[in-house]
Amino acid sequence: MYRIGPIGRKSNFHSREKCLIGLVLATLCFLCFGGIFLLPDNFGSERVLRVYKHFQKAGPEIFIPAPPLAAHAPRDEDPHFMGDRQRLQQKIIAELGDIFDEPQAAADAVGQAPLPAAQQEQPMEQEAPPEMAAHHRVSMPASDDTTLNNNNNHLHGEQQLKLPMGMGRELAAEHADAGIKEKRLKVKEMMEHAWHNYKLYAWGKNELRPLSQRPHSGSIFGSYDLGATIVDGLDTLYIMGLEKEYKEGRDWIERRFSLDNISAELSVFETNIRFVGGMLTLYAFTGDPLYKEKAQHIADKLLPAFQTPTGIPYALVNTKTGMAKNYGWASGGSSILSEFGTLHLEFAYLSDITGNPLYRERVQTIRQVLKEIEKPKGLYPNFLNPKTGKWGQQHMSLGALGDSYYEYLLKAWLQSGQTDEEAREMYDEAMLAIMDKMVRTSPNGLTYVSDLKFDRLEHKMDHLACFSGGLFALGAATRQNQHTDKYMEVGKGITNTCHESYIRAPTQLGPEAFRFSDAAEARALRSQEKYYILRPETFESYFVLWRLTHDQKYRDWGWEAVLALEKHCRTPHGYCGLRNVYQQEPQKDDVQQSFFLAETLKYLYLLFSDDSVLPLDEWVFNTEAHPLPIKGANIYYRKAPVPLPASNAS
Ligand code: DMJ
Repeated sequence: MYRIGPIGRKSNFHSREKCLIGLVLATLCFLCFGGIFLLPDNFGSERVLRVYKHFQKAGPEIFIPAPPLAAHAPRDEDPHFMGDRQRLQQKIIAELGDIFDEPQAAADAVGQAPLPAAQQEQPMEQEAPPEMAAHHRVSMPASDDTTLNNNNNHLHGEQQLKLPMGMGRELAAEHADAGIKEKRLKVKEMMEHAWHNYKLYAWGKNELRPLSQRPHSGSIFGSYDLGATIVDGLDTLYIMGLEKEYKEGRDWIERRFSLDNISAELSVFETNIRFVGGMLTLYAFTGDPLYKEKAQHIADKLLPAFQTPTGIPYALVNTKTGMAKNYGWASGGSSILSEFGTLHLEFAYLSDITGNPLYRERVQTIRQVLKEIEKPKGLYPNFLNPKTGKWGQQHMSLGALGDSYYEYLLKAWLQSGQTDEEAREMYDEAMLAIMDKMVRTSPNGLTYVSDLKFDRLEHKMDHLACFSGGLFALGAATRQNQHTDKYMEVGKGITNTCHESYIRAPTQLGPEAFRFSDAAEARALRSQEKYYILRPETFESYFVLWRLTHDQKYRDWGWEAVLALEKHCRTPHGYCGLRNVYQQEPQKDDVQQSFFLAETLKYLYLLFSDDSVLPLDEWVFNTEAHPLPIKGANIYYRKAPVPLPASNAS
């Protein structure tokens, strides 16, 4: 009998012969490939990760390309059976879970659907207390571009379009700039790249080293793994509508973030602006009480630092013992102006949402000391001794050691709904003195704000001081008086100078500090000031100036920066700073700073967003770019209800 064989020829074999040939072939196959099935089960996490990376590189199709299973295949008995796609995926997830500490994060890393409820520790929906459930829907700030958020990865904003500060040209500007959406989405993609690599290589640690693909932690985090990038970057994910990533971060905070039972020596300032500030913003956005509790928990750990004769806090505090101290290098045991002067927004808001006046009292005490103390020529030196209440060295700066104190004066007034007049007065007095004594114009017309040391201008400006372009402009836009025009002129001038410091470098990224002399303008001259560590201040000013003026150049400058960051700072595994911005091919520094996610990418994203996204008359940004609501102007202020007097409560 003849049958049609597989290639259409007539076959001359009888069935007994066919069986024999089949048996011989099967034996040969087993001898050749059987070893694969005998490999040890326990590959080890690193190996699994390598396999996963290989799959990831090759694309989703190559991930376990199993043929359909025969009905009789021994699926449940043979753990090495390569056709069992689900089983192998679960195995990889389990091993990745060791790396991520999170089964769901591991599942997401291999692109798998959410784990069955039984495998999740506590699904967010179930554990969310009613307060969150009630607010979660209404609290999303304007979200982004649902069209491009294709895998269910978007949030639905319900915020009404509201034009800020009487400016009504945004929509026209949006139409005029056809590419604006692509630019915004590019920044969003940068955020995804930064976050996913942090998640892959440093999840739960403070920061990522993109070159060596391992975690990094600076001393400001007290040598403990506090998930700084998660807490700092989470509100940016939220604003960008990256819901899946946001939920992973929220879940980690709920399950892992605690300062209890650790003995970390934390920077009061850094912990406040990044961790307390980050939690407060998330609370404002979502109403999720988790964030309020965490913010209070962190702030409580900082409180022992305020136990000084003057109430001016120390710089460092131990989370276990409460022992606090100052840096040895800071002018004879002094506290630092930019540190103890940058607590007001967070502590005042914390009092309002918890109903506990203690936090506000602490920062009011600092305010009173600074208000009453005599200021040399109206200026604030960078150092103050917390025991004696006397100034240390006479160094003044709108950059390192001084910067955000001035920022918080204006912003405390804004945050209060412009009722904290004391803060606005102190801001105006300080900025007028600075304009008089420290702001200068170079021979070629560049406006800069110089450091002042013992009455001598250094003609040097820190990158950190580049935020002040936006600060001067915001001061001008929020109060009309005899100084308004000057403030705005200086704000624009400083922003322009910071842009010059960028475009005078071959990388188009600005140095850590730059000088003005006969030899050069807006250029770093010393090797130790030529680096760029992904700082945000220049982009912060572009953003504020854009919102206030709608001058297209600020968006153009922001886009130049995006291209430069992509060209020089992006690596396959995240973003790095540069060691020397004046080299054509600069060396990278192998640190993805948490403020890159918190600030740099947020400001760039907002620069290319509509004004109705976090309007400046409803939100005020803390110095780490965590937006806080403005009292009386923003429904998300979420002030704690005032308890009824005992007699009325029944
Ligand atoms: C941030 O942590 C904050 O902006 C702070 O005020 C000073 N600088 C860094 C980023 O450069």
